Amino acid sequence: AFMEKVIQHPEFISGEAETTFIDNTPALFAIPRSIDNSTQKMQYIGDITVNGYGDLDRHEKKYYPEGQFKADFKPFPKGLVTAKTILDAQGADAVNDWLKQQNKLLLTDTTFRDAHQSLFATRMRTHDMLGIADGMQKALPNLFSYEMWGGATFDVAYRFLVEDPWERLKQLREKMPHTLFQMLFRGSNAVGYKNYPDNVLAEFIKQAATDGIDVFRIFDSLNWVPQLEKSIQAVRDAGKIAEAAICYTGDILDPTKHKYDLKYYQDLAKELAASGAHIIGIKDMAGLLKPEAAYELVSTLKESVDLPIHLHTHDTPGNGVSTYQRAAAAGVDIVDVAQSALSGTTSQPSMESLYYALTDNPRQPDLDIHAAEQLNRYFEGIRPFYGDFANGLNAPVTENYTAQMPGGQYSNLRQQASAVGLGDRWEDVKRMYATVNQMFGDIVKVTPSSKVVGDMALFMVQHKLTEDDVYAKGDTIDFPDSVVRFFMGDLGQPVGGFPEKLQKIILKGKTPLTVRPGSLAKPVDFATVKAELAEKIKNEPTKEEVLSYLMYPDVFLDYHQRKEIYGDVSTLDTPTFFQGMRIGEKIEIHVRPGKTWILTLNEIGEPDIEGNRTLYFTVNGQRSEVVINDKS
Ligand code: 3PY
Ligand code: ZN
Repeated sequence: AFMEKVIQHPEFISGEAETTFIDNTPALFAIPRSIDNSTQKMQYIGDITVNGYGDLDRHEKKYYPEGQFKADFKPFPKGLVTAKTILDAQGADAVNDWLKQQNKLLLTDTTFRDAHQSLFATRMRTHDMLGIADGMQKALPNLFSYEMWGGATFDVAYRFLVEDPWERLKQLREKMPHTLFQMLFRGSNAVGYKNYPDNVLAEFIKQAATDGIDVFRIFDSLNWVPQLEKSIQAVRDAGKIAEAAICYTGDILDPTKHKYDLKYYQDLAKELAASGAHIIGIKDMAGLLKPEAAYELVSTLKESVDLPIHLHTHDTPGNGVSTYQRAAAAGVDIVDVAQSALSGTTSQPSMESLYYALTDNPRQPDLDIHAAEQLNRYFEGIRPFYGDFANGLNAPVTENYTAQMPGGQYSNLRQQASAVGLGDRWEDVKRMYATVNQMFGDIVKVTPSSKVVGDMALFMVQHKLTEDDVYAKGDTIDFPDSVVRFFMGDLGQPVGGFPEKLQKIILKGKTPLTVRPGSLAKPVDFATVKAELAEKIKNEPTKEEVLSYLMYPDVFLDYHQRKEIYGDVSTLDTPTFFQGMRIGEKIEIHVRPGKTWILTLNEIGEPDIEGNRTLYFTVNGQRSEVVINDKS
């Protein structure tokens, strides 16, 4: 009855409900949570069917071949000692001792995080993860960890998938209790793009640890150690594993380049070890670490610090497996791989390829390759569902050794370029990206510093500006906000400092920060924020909701509003979620164990004078209809 009231409400019908409905009609929404009914689902499916998904052009739902996956894995070995059982029973230092005893190369599977972030704009839905979670753990019992949270997944879940990332974490944790869960944490930028106060970082880490994260890979987008220290400490305080990451940039094999040489990385690793890291991560976000460089770097770090080394690369230029092979020879402890169907190019190298590359090598990972190959079929089956978000890269790009663009940014920036009409100037944008990097003093480029370089490159190509133009008439140029903030020191201090001349031009007389921005930020008063949020959502928020609201106030409120309107859309299958339904199609929605709705879309009516169409469904045999405003 409640949804009847909502759906018949004039504002809802008019289609304005999407943005302003809840703000203007709060009383209607002061209701208990967990209302979920089939009308809400029809409303969502109807909207997608009529208007398409997000910015994508509306298209007829595609047909997908039947998947070739069969779930007949052996049960998880009883009593198997894993890094997870050790962490839970004995703590993080015991995991380090255990790591030191391992001779075989250990693996982190990134399929649920970086792989889809780098291949199809982070759109993998919890639905498709839960569909294989149990099988995945059975197929890969000896894995070190799953990277399945953090980076862009947090923001994208709310913004584009109408999903709660905390729920994803808790649900996967329940299905995968035996393996470490790992997240990517952007140091003082947490899972966002700006600096957050220290107490927000600490609280976020504490909650993530409570809900299931075991390993926190922490990095700073400028490799500025003062920005990592608070997070490392918070992870230690939570009893979890602090993996402090070095972001790899430049090329240690190039004798003409001195800024990021072997000594630079060696000193950085020592600093991170002294700051309390349990593991040293090498985060090669753009795939720049060539095989011999990997050998040299890992050998040097192994000699310099008494900590396990965990290597992360992207396969953008196509040499990822060779890089891991040489890193393995140098004694790297753990490497990041993805399931083959979601590997290669801007993603991680393939788990299965690496296994075969190490045949007859004493360090070949302990992997049931046939189980892994069978598991991979699941991902072959779901990848096509996300085709609309693919970055278009199907082959290695060796020019990335010059452009140095992170895997996760490649698809994003390309979309941004298309959005401002520069789709056919992609090669120019990439070249400009490299130029801007040099103008900025050759900086570490990873979220969010990579975004600053990308914004400036797009800006210059769009406005037909050369490097010389920027110096000659910079005082009349309105630079992108992110660029101004970068030169203000809002992201911290780059290696070797800012290029002074350009900094003066961009700041136009403003005085930049030279201290850690977090040291100036006032601590957040959680009780006040909680009260403010309670007022906005007309409900007592959870700790997780308060943290999400602090990270992304508008994104969170918008998510909350859509959740109230549509209920839990995570139960929809992925093609339906992104593409709606065909006329005559029948789908099943598994609402909860023992409860299924069978939904048929029978007919879509012609639009009335206001553009409203009636969609006629059958739900479990009963006729039902919803009205959708056609925005075309
Ligand atoms: C992120 O910060 O999301 C990254 O993946 C950086 O490489
Ligand atoms: Zn990455």
